[in-house]
Amino acid sequence: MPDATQTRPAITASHDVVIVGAGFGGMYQLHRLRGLGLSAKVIDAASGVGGTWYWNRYPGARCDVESMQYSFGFSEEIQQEWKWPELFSAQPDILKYANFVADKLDLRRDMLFDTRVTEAKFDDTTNQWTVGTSRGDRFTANFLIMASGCLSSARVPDFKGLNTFKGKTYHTGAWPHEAVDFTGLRVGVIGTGSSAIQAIPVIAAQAASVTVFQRTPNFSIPSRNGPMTEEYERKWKDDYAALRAKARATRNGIIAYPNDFSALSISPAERDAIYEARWATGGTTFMAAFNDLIFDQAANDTAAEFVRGKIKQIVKDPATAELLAPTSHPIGTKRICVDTRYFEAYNRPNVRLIDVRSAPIEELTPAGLRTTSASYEFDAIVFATGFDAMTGALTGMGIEGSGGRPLEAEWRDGPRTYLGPMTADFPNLFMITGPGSPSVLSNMMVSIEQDVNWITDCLSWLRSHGIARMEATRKAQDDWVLHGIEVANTTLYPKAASWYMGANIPGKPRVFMPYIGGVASYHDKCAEIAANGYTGFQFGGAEKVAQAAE
Ligand code: FAD
Ligand code: N01
Repeated sequence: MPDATQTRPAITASHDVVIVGAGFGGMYQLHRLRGLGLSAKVIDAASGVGGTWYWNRYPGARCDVESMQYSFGFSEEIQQEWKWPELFSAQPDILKYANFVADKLDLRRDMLFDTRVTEAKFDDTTNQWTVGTSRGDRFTANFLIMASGCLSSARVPDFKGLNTFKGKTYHTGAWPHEAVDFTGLRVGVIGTGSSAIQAIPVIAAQAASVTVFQRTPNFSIPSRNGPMTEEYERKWKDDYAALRAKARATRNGIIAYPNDFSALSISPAERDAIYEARWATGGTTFMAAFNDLIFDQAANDTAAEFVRGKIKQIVKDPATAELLAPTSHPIGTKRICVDTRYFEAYNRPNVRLIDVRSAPIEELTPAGLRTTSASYEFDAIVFATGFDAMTGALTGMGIEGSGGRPLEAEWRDGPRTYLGPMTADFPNLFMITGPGSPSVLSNMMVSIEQDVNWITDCLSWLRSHGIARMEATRKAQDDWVLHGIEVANTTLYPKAASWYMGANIPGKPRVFMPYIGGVASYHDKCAEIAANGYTGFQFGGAEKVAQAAE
């Protein structure tokens, strides 16, 4: 396999479509475009397929949507043949799965790895995109599809003295390929999001000591992960098509067996019994215990209090337990975490928790780091500090639309799209799980399949109507953005300083980026727009424009 350190001649080529990203989105998109007979090239900075699962190799990395659901549903052959080893499979198995799908569909022959897209410019005269890469390649394409990921732009905070630290540093989202051995080492972990919560118990089992720097405690539910049983696998595989359809008909693309009544409609004892049962089952479906947990503060408080109580039961040191119990945001309004013995890790003698809300990290030093109140020494520091989510990969790619408009400038006040897949003045540019779509609020496999299917149908329609150029109208986009804000404001989500709101990046506009109206209603809306001749879009560049726009 080539790698970025090897030279190769620059490529100049023309395709119907260029796809950026060889994660699950780019893989499925390529497969669908081949079905239309279009020529497509997938470009990825990674050395192989898998996207998220190629990059996030940190100890403990695994999915938090059950593997039987967090997998492709478009191919009966693939879903029957593949066997998941665990209920929530680990990163190496998910990466194996991505490679299995790539083999099965013979995807790699149209993929270019170890190559970063560094610019993409739209030409208003030819209605084509020109894509430039880190290898000096130059591709032209009628359509450009971004499968560049919502959580692919790993971010290390701009700490003073960042490069002065003499030990090893790691980011969970760009983990080395070779095994990292923490045996006997003093390790600092910065962050307590999903990645840290998965990594800390595993690192703690190996390292001499683990010091966790927490700015905001998070709610986490035990996964109750375990080996996949023959019986459970059969239950899914015998009825896969119907179960996938059932997932698509839900709010989050996950079968969560929701209770359709309020947390406040029953007695405290009945409510706690339901929370206990959900806690015992484990996983994100905890939030489906009642139908108003994300809408009603008083209802949400009951769930939050229940989880805080659990944390205080598990963690033996009362001061540490207090620090770990989240109070700054309603439960579920930051991505709820799913763990394997995370809170239990704080009962180990080699794990300690430092609150960097009250005493922030000031700088990294040659020996470790310094907060406003103390200095710490480490052999290794793990940045579990997250991503420039949803927009980082897109705005960092040098995309210029109609009239040379930079996407970065257009989205300075926050991303604006019509439905998620398109943004005004960027013709023929599509985004899979783009801002303004359910994307990160859902089982991403469901949303990826939905978006790819919609984009593919759209390209097929454009071809059959002889249309060379399509873009969202400003009016439709403004209406959609407003609708997105209105729906978000019916929930508690905007109350949290989350990465959904861009709050983890200093200076990033605070806008709720995904669409919270739900996967099923979003699907219906997109289908209706397509069935009506793609209302809210405008077309150009071919004889049949007027006809299509009617
Ligand atoms: P990605 O997998 O992010 O792939 C994008 C690809 O684009 C990357 O390989 C990247 O290298 C490439 N790329 C980006 N910019 C460029 C560029 N300029 N040039 C070239 N290549 C570029 N979702 C769930 O629904 N359930 C889960 O359980 C779950 N677990 C997760 C666990 C972790 C640790 C993380 C980080 C995310 C998780 N997610 C989960 C979200 C996950 O990102 C999606 O489920 C899914 O894998 C995204 O697929 P994708 O193809 O859209 O993007
Ligand atoms: O990133 P995060 P992540 N000083 O942004 C802290 C998916 N995922 O990689 O909350 C000190 O959630 C930051 O603190 P605060 C999932 O969608 C899924 O963990 O901003 N601390 C926070 O604690 C998830 O939501 C799984 O105050 C700083 C942490 O770093 C998403 O990916 C597993 C800091 C970042 O948490 C991102 O998760 C992993 C600073 N300057 C990921 N800057 C599954 O389980 C940041 N932090 C499936």
